[in-house]
Amino acid sequence: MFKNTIPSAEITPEAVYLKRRDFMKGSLLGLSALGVGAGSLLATSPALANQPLSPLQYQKVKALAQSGFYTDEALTPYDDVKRYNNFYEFGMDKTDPAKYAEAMTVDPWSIAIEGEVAKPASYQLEDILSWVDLEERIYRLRCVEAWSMVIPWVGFPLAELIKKVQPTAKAKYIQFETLARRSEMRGMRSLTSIIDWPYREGLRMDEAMNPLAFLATGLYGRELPKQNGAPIRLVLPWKYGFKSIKSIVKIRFLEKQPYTTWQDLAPEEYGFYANVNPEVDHPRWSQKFERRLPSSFFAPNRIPTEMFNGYGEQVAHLYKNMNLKKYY
Ligand SMILES: Nc1nc2c(c(=O)[nH]1)N[C@H]1C(S)=C(S)[C@@H](COP(=O)(O)O)O[C@H]1N2
Ligand SMILES: [Mo]
Repeated sequence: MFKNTIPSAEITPEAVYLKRRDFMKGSLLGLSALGVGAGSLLATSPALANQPLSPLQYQKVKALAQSGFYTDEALTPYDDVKRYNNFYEFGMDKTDPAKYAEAMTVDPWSIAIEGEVAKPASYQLEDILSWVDLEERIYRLRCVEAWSMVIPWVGFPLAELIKKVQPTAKAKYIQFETLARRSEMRGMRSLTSIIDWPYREGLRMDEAMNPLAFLATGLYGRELPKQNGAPIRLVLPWKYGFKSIKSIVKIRFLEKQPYTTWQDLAPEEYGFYANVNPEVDHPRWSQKFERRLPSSFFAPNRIPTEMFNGYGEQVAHLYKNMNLKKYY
């Protein structure tokens, strides 16, 4: 249904490009290295075209804005998106993922689908990508640490994958797991790491089916950098960033609310829902404001945080009768 709001013909060039496995195999390519494909990509991607949009493209942008799939806020520069990361498998510092994630092998890649589902199996990433059309989404990302970015992702709705594998009537929740490969993940070998690997996250099924819930395979019209969760990661723009789990290798359908990494580590600080909420402070800091990157000491770029990170129109109904101070 929402698929019709995306003029897929316009994004076909980049979709085809990013689906090609040999493209995904290569190391991170600079824009100039994209060659012929980049010309059409530049012409159709509002994220990459630093020029006024044509009337036709403006229609597209307006349609997307209403759905929450697009924002015209200033994009966080590509360099910041790939140099300032949280990916604890590679270390605790913001710069560790960019330094060390290159060691992760992302080809071949498969995702195991398990639990309350008609078609449990291990699927090659290529198979999954052959079921879907890729599209661009420009989303705000708000970390629980009170910084935020605006990122142009490439990917497809999580709902499309879920429909394809057919969860049973018993499936009320969904759990995701990140790759846990000690030999390639420096942070996992660290003696100071307190995480019970693999990193896990979860959603209620109706949250997972919401059109905003997105599986990203790229950003800025290019393949996903490893430090951002290559080759496939979740993006949930109305929730704190830690819910947007990276480098997914397992998806499990469950009757009961699943174990999630941060709730297990500090349940009084990080809840299962983790919806962005300026009214519920973290026990150690306020959530009323955020630093929008790029930000510096002299230009902090401090802005107020919005309920559901500004996506209330799309998701507030999911939490209608819930006390969000209790279910944070
Ligand atoms: N597997 C895994 N996924 C993860 C994390 C992590 O440490 N490991 N960090 C989360 C947090 S706290 C945030 S804010 C986002 C950051 O995504 P980005 O680095 O692409 O901006 O990834 C989330 N996904
Ligand atoms: Mo985060």
